[in-house]
Amino acid sequence: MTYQAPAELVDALRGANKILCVSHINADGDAYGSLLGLMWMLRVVGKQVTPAMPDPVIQEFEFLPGAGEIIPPQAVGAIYDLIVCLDMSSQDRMGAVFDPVRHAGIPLAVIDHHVTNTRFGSVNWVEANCAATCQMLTVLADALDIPIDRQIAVCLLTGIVTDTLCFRTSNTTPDVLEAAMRLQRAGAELPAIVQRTLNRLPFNTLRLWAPVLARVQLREGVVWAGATNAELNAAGHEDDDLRLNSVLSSVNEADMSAVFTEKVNDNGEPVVECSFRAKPGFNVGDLAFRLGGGGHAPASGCTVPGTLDQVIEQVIPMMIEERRRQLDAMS
Ligand SMILES: [Mn+2]
Repeated sequence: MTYQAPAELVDALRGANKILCVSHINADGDAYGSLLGLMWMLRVVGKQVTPAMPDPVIQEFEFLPGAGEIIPPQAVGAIYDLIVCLDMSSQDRMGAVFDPVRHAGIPLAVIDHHVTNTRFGSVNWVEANCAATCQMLTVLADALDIPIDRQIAVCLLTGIVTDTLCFRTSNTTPDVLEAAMRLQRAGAELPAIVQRTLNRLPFNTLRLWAPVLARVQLREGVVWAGATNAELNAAGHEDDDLRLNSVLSSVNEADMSAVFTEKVNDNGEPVVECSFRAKPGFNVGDLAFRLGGGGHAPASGCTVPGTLDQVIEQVIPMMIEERRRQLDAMS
């Protein structure tokens, strides 16, 4: 299958000079990779590009070329010709970067691969069959006649590697491999990117697994585990990812898995970040969407108000019900 960037998007990018690029809260490799990859691409054709993120840059992605240029919400200006929203399924995922009053009237261009995308932009390019937003940007580079240099390639390959868990997800099509091959030929080093992103586990995170895995549960093909905010703080946890998703999603007896991380929001109230995975043939995308989040059939997430216990009590029965429904539909 060949993908094509819509003409309205290409025109919007060509016609703009001062461009704000933004990606989502709780950013991952595809968020950083697409943000910085597009920045370098548009600079090749002389655009004035500012990259912004709602949260501080996490250490894991500081190696990406241009990461030091990412500005926080309070440094974002008011006057841009275009705001490009990357890897973002809904407008609220821009966090405080986007101010509906200050930024009123500025067109939004959405480039995303989430099937749950709400198409909130003035121009929307959503390719739910693409494995990463970074994969879409290789297509956009051609539409804009931008040669992919090493900097661009490193950013884009990082997004593809992280979103496909190194070419292991069910959406790793020949197109994904072709895009990756092209980026590697352009100078991106696959082993170095894998080493810096997927193959890393802080010792504090490993230690946190002990109490968390002691409470792991399996019921009707659903496996789950979660960490309280107190446990996260006590462990001196350096990022917010428990890195347990791939462990739980490999459990033979489970078709769906969930990892819960309890946090405290800006109002001092407990909220729980939920991260879901489904085995091929199962879908956790709809569940996350109903809980106010988003994602894809094999992987999705949401943030639910409440303590760890409250949220598990609310979400797990929904998940079990969802799996039953999907099993029924299969038979
Ligand atoms: Mn993505």
